[in-house]
Formats: sequence, C-alpha cells, structure tokens
Amino acid sequence: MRVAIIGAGPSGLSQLRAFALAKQAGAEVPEIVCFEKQGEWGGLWAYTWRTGLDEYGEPVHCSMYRYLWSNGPKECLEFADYSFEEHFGQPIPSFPPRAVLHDYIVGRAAKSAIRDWIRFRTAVRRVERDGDGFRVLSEDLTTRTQTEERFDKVIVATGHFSIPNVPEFPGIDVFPGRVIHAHDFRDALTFKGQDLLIVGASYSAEDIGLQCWKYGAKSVTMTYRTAAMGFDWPETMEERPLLQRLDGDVAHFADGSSKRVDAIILCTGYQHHFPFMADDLKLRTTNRLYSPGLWKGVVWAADPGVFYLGMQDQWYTFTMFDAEAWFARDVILGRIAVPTKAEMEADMAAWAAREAEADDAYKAIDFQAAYVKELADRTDYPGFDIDSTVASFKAWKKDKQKSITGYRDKAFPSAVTGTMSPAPSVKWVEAMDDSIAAFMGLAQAAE
Ligand code: FAD
Ligand code: NA7
Repeated sequence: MRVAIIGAGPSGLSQLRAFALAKQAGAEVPEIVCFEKQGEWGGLWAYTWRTGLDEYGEPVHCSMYRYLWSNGPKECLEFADYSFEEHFGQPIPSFPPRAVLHDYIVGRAAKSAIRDWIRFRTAVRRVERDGDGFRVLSEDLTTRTQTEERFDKVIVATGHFSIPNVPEFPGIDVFPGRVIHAHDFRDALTFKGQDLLIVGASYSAEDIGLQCWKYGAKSVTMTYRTAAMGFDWPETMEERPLLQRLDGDVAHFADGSSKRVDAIILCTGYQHHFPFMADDLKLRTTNRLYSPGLWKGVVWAADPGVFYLGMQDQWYTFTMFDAEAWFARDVILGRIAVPTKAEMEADMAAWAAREAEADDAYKAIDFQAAYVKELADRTDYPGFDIDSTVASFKAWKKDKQKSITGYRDKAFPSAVTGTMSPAPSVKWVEAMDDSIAAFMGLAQAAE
C-alpha cells in the first residue's frame, strides 16, 4: 500500500510520527511519501521574511511574524508523548515565542526516523481518483519536473491559515498609505509611530493590534463587522463598528465617526483552499469546529480513501492533530473500521448538532475537548489529563478578559507531567526579544 501525505507542517508531522511509532512497535506500515512545498518542515511555524511569491514563484505559505508569542497556554497544545520538559530539560513558562514552539515541534519530529519520508520543495498539483487508487501529480520546484504517481490513500495536511480572505472597502483603492493582509504582516516595527487601522475582530486583529501597540504604533483602531472583542485595551487602542469607506486617508465608520490613519491591516481571516484536489474530493468549508463531509472530522465520507487533518477552527492544535493523525493511521492500518455511508452521515449529523449548540467560547472549548478525547480514546495515543487542559483554556479566557496585556504572564500546569510552569521573570509587555536564547534566559531566571 502507498500513502501520500500532503504537507509537513504540525499536522503532517503528527501523521508521520503516528506511522513511525507503529512501525517501531512492529506493525507493517505502508510506503509513505510526504510532499512538502517548502524547503523545511514545521509549516506556518517555519518563519520566512518573504511575502507574496517565494523563490520558485509559489505563494508564500507563512502567515507568522516576528515577535509572535503563543496566544494560548502551551499546556493546551503539549504532545502527550513528548512533553516540553522532556524537550527543553526543564519547565518553561506557559506562553513561549514562535521560535521556542518551532523548536519543540521539529524537536519531536527529529526524534523519529521520518525525515526520509519527506520530499521537500515538492508541490502537489493535482489529486484525483483513478480506479481503486489515486493519481497524484507533483512538481519538484528545483528541477521543474512533474511526476505522476499512484497512491492508495491521500492525507491532506496543508493547513488553512495561509490563503487570505481579502474584502474590499470603498476608497481603499486610492488610500495613500500601505494596505496589507495579516498574511503579509512580518514586523510590527514597520508601523512604529503610525496611526493604524485594523479590520477584523478575531485572533489576528487582537494579536497584530497588540503587537503594533507594544512596538510603538501611535494609535491602533480596530473595526469590527459582527461584535467588538471588548477587551480592556491600552489607552491608544480602541474598537469601532465596521469601516464604511475611506476618503483619502480618513476612515469612516458605521457609527458616523471618522479617524485619519497611516496604514491598514486587513485581519479578515483565511480561506480553506485546495486547488489541487479534484472537485469530488475537495473539502469546502468555512473556519468552524466541525466541517461538513468529514467523518470524525478526518475521513472524507464521500470517498474514505481521502483524509483531511487539522481543518477545524482551532482551540486545540498539536494535540488535536495528533489525535486525528493516530485515528487516520488506524483507519488505514485496518484497526478502525469505516462504517457504512448511512452510519457516517448519522454520526456527522450528531456532531454538527453539538457544534450548533456550542455557541460561546466555553462551550466551544468543551466541544473540541470532547472531539479530541473521542478520537484519542480509539487509538493508542498516550493518555493525558484533558480535563486539566479544559480548565486551563477556561482560566486563560478569563485572564484575557481581566488583562489583555497581562494574560501571557500567567502560569499553567502540564497535562502531561503535572508540573506547574514557572511564571516568566519579565512581563510580556516588556519582553521585546523573541529569540529562544532570550526566552530560555527568562525561564532560567524565573526558577
Ligand atoms: P500548516 O502549519 O499551515 O502546514 C501546512 C504545510 O503544508 C506547510 O508546510 C505547507 O508548505 C504545505 N503545503 C501546502 N500546500 C502544499 C502543496 N500543494 N504541496 C505540498 N505542500 C503543501 N496555533 C497554536 O497552537 N498556537 C499559536 O500561538 C498559534 N498562532 C498562530 C498564529 C498565526 C498567525 C497563524 C496563522 C496560526 C497560528 N496557530 C497557532 C495555528 C496554526 O494553524 C497551527 O499551529 C499549525 O501550524 C497548523 O498546522 P498544519 O500542519 O495543519 O498547517
Ligand atoms: P478568523 O478567526 O477566521 O477571524 C476572521 C475575522 O475577520 C473575523 O473577526 C471576521 O469578522 C473578520 N472578517 C472577515 N471578513 C470580513 C469583512 N468582509 N469585513 C470585516 N471583517 C471581516 O481569522 P484570524 O486571522 O483572526 O485567526 C486565524 C488564526 O490565526 C487563529 O487560529 C490564530 O491563532 C491566528 P466576524 O467576526 O466574522 O464578523
């Protein structure tokens, strides 16, 4: 049997790890080929300064930026089979910067013999059904050669926070300052001393707005479509109802107010985009907790030889990708039977109904925890204290309400080791250096 995995980000790496551990335990595993269009593994966490198109003319995948600190407690994403303490050799604070999380992700990957399964700088161009298997067309970006191969199963792990959703507003075409989407934001210092307009009211708006405030923007005005985020913002940050139009450099809002701005960042989310998947295999979904058509959120019910990983709106990340990857592996190895279409439909309908009831953040956390638990319980994924992660998530939500600039200074217990994290010795608002060395220095100082 041959299995294609598309993407070597956290989800694809979870999948490779799941197969590697089964092999190590003596199972007969299929031949695996992982296609990764970037030159390195780690997905979004592999930072690049590039924006737009990369050196091969491919859309740049990275949406991350400098000075990005984890926006949730690391204890809620900790791998059950590889703790932070094991990786770093000591307990570290709960909200690490990007480089630390990147080191952790690739650190676990490097422990398994999976790198040889990855074809780097190779983009998948087309996946379609071909009899009892799939035809996969890929392109080696360095040689520009295309290869067509047959696989028995295809696992899509290409992420969904890379292709921007870009709305238009009257007057934006002649706005005299810079207009970018969050996908192309790299360095808050670019906006130092400027009056900044941010469109959107979710994680990107919140974090990029705060970043720009922290690194010296003169003011940050955030404009919302549905509801304000409602945090107790620092003095030079504020929220206003939706932008209606721009007259030159003056933004006009739905409440009749206006504000002169120097630059605009559209933090308006991303699209699930799979141009390489044939129509009948293509997931079509918005950013939600339970995407339609995926049995157990993973198996493409219309054609169960296709799997999607990490396609949910994400409270849980790495742990959820692991639970999904272990589940997909066990379906492929025949350890978990795929039920009839009717049974899959009934199960998906039941989960969709639960999703409809998860109408606030606390219920959404419970929903996703139940989902992760159901999948993990059906495999040999190591047990971890998921109730502790639920408690941490809920405490974190409350911490943010109390202090949007101070929540990253809190500490949480590991659901894997039980160890309480140290508090950082330098507060997030004062920590300007996002390197591993600086963070580990802080971690040591906090002991
Ligand atoms: P990705 O990380 O997107 O990886 C997908 C991989 O597929 C990439 O390597 C890409 O190159 C490859 N690929 C795509 N198309 C092709 C193709 N056609 N052929 C071959 N390869 C292809 N999560 C957290 O837990 N904590 C955070 O603090 C956090 N912050 C975030 C901040 C930002 C700005 C963003 C955008 C996301 C953040 N996330 C965070 C969520 C993030 O989605 C996950 O942590 C994680 O990166 C998702 O992993 P993935 O493997 O599913 O997708
Ligand atoms: P999200 O969470 O999908 O949020 C997108 C936001 O963009 C949300 O507030 C939307 O408003 C807003 N949006 C979308 N279209 C428009 C238009 N046309 N006008 C105004 N506002 C709009 O994406 P994020 O980038 O914030 O977060 C994605 C991930 O990146 C997340 O996991 C983080 O960890 C980092 P709505 O509230 O729907 O009205």
